[in-house]
Amino acid sequence: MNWPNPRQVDRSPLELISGDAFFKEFGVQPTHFARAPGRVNLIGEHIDYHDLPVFPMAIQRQVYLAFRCRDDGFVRIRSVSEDFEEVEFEIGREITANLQGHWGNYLKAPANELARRFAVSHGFDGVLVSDIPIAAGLSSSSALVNVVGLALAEVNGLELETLPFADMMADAERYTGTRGGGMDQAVSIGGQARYAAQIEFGPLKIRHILVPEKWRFVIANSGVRVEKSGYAMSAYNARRDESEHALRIITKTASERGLIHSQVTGYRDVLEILGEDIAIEIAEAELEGTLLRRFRHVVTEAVRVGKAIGLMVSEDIQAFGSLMDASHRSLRVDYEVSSVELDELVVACREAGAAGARLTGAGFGGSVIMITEQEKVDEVLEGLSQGYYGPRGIRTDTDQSHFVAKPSAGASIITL
Ligand code: NG1
Repeated sequence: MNWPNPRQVDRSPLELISGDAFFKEFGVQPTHFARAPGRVNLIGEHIDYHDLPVFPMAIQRQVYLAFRCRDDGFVRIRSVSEDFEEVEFEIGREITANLQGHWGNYLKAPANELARRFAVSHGFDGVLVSDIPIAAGLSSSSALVNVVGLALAEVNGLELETLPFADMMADAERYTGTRGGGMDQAVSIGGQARYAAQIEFGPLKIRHILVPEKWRFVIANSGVRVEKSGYAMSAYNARRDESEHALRIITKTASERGLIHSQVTGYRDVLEILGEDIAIEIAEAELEGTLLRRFRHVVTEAVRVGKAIGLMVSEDIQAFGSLMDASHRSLRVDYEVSSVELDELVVACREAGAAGARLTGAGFGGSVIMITEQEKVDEVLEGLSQGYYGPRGIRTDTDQSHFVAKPSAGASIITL
């Protein structure tokens, strides 16, 4: 596989923990280690599933997997954390899912997908450890999917390039019930240290944009978990349905008016042909209420992504921060995926001195991302402790509340 040279990737103490736990569990040494990072989305929320470009980066928090090939087709995985029960299943074309929201589904998802596409006859024994805050909008789920997919590809000798593999893992994760886009899997696979990733879809492409040396992105967890089952999952899928519905109405109207060809179906083409202003003008005339708001968010957010990339290149932190603020407003008012806590946290970020802040990931809880200059980081972190965590009695002495996100390398695998 065309993976980055893992020797250049920092080795983590957590990797050693997974190796030791593997030996304790299985009585032999693992033969491989795989790792996949979580991600934080800087801007471009809820538009990847419309094949519009997004701008995330892989972070230093990772899932690590120590594993060893098995002769049969079983996968047996333990987590170092006591919170997750052991999962064992046999690889096949139709792997029976656990109940919605069960962590085992993220392990079965890549097995199910790879078995549909390739001859997958070997499973593996594995032990996992992760330091990505869970259910916090930082894609611990996609990191899990990627790391298991990587291990299965390795033990079955599948020769897969990084981007097609990321596409497969995006398809794979839909097994869990969310009709997601491909951002998380792509950046967790294709991220690069010190760079953010401009991701385009259909076909998948990544352009790496250097994060200015003095910029710092801080992640702050609201403390409200986004469980990928129940409300968050159905609300996510509903947003997708609504914005697709709005698009169908606009493309029909625009083609009746002779503004676009009747075969144009995607937001990307509509934006390219009509431009933001005309697209919104038509929407304001043809749509109302929820559908108008959903359409407006998708269109304006796509435009913000393009501007934000330019502003990172020209190192204009204030203007970049203002776009993050505008993105949050749009997610709150038009896409309605924010929450009381996320809104309060965004306000606390600005009061603590950040140049801009917004919810990151799907929303409905989870985390906020903010931007600040390097020399203000301590002040911002302290301000959040005082302004948000303290009054709510949320502990800040763990690694789960707020931390500086380091633009990090994508997944890798090593053979021992
Ligand atoms: P998170 O925050 O990891 O649930 C989800 C989707 C992304 C994207 C964002 C919103 C999955 C695996 N991830 O991310 O594709 O649509 O929401 O921008 O479904």
